[in-house]
Amino acid sequence: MVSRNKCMTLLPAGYLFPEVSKRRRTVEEEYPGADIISLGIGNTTEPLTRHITESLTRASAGLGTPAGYSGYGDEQGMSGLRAKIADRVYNGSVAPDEVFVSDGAKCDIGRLQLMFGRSQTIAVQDPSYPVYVDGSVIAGATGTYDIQRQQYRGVTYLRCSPENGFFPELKDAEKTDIIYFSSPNNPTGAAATRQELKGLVEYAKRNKSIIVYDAAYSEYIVEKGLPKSIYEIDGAKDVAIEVSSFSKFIGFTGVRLGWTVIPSKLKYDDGSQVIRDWNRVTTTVFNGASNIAQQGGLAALDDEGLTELRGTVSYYLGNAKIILKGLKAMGVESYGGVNAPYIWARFPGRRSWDIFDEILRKAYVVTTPGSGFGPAGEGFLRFSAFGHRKDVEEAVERLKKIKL
Ligand code: PL4
Repeated sequence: MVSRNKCMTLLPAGYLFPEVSKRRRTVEEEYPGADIISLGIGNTTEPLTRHITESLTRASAGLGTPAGYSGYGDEQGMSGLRAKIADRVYNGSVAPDEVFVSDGAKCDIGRLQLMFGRSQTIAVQDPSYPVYVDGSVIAGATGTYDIQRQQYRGVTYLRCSPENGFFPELKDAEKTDIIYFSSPNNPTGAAATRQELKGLVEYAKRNKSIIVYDAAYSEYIVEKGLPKSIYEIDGAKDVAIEVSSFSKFIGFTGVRLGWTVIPSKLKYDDGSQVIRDWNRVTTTVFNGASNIAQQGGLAALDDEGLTELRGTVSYYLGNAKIILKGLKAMGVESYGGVNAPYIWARFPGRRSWDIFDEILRKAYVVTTPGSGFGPAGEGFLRFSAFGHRKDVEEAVERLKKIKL
């Protein structure tokens, strides 16, 4: 018999989002025909735009011709797409060969955790996207789970709450090797200021840490002066990796396309380059993103594609505005939703899963319980702005009726 990987036994029974879906299915079974609206999982709903769809169609038809067929490509991605990301997303501030195209940000986070291995200590914003902690648990980089405190003993949780403006107190934080940080943050919707990111970079430099900066929602940052990339901060290339994605930019959640930037200046303590190891990991356990998807990515970064994608982002931000306004009108203390597709709502004295169940059962609206994003999320719910406008409006009307 094969013995089970001990790390797997440290994980909670189920991953957050399948548990949300399971509870939704239970209500569907109990109340057949119930018209359930999801403001839960951050899954895009609007059709791909014309320019991007045309490029995907062309690429797919081309594969059926001798001239247009291609098999395996470079694991790092098409050189044209790497160059275009470097140029159009980073204004040439990173080099094309520092960009690695992937099948999505989540997948790259998992591969980064494989690369860093089990000996690294980690810190996360609390709350944050569960993959940072759960993936690190699988990689063996955390201690055991403390049920009382709802946290892993080997993880440093950097508390982000309304009280500290959703930016952690770094002065007294424990030194760790890896710091996961996302801006705008999922789930709080808070976008860090330039000054805050400057503090984060300085902190990482002082502690010789590496920041894994998740910019999956950076296109949702609309307020002037807020940085969209960690590389807008001086010195960040010495300490930061940036992971990003086409999922929420252009609705490629199902198509699958993302990228990771590893600056060549980023080094380990023995002086070796992180990018060399990343290249080794990528070429060993990844066979490249879909050639069709990469053509879609190229189109998305054309002038036309960029205009279209801004339209889609602004549609979801319009939904966010409706949810935020509705919750505030109900007297619910709510945050985010301005530079992010998520609204973070506080329910004092309530447990997240209880309020989640109540809303699901009384209003047939799915949300995501804040406690699933970390101990500081207890008592909060996350509302996702990904949905059709009419569903979002209907969901808000239903919430008003149940008096939150
Ligand atoms: C549900 C901060 C959503 N099954 O699509 P990817 O892999 O390029 O990006 C995933 C991702 C990366 N970084 C952040 C994210 O929030 C996400 C997607 N998060 C959510 O509702 O929180 C989708 C979740 C999916 C999952 O587990 O990722």
